[in-house]
Amino acid sequence: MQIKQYILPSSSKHLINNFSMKNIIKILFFLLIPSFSLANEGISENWQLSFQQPATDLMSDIISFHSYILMPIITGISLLVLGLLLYIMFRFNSSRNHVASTTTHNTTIEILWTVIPVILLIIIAIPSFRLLYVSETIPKADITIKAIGNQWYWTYEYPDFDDISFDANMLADHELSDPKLRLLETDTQIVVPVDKVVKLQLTSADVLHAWTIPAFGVKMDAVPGRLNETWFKANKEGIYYGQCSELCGPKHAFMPINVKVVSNKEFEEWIKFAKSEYASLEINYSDDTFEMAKK
Ligand SMILES: [Cu+2]
Repeated sequence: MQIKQYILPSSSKHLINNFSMKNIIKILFFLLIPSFSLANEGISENWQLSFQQPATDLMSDIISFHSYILMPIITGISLLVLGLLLYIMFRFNSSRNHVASTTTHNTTIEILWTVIPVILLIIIAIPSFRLLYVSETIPKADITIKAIGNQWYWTYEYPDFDDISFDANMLADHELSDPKLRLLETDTQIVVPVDKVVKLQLTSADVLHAWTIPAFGVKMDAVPGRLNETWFKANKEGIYYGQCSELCGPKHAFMPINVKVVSNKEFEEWIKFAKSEYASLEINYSDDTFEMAKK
């Protein structure tokens, strides 16, 4: 019963209103040109297909891999199979081909249909393994951020800077300012400098969560009792949005992720602000405290 309150207002009406000829043409266009770049950065837009604008070199490479290797191969195979099927249906139907062939083997064709797929798989595997390697190999980090998943918000820690630590909770609809990015805005943002390697350590305080920023090409599970590591190096200033991507309970959809990429100078200013706002208090234990603890 509790869950009812979390059900979102129906968006079906909105969908139908949007289903205009313009959008259909847009979708066809996206299908034809999968790497078509979008105007918005750090966020998806209505009727979007394909990826968000990349903000890291890794994500640019992932998009190139998808658009220039995977899509042409998939499209080619689909068209070839469709063409063969149509040709067979036309050329070898019973009215045109009264006596069926009894051929069962053709060595040339058998070699071809084994070797060609193997070559295609190798063409796919080489850049794919390279991307996996790059995403898994963390370069020397300029700053480290620890993200802890909670039901249902994220806690961030900057261990390099006096243990700055803060929670990021989603903003409710009435708290949003323009542009209203529903289910995406948080009260505090992670701030990182542009062109710097950020090592991200991930864990969870309760259940599985996943930290994702699509524009960075980063997605990593936050697992209780385990520390996962990933990294990103944003090459464009801006605000980038993501959402928890592991079903983690009834408010799974309400723990978005905001990353603000700023210049080095702005980052230093933010660190000064954050130290006074979020850093841990220095506690001086007097001897009395320890004496009391002993008793
Ligand atoms: Cu979650």
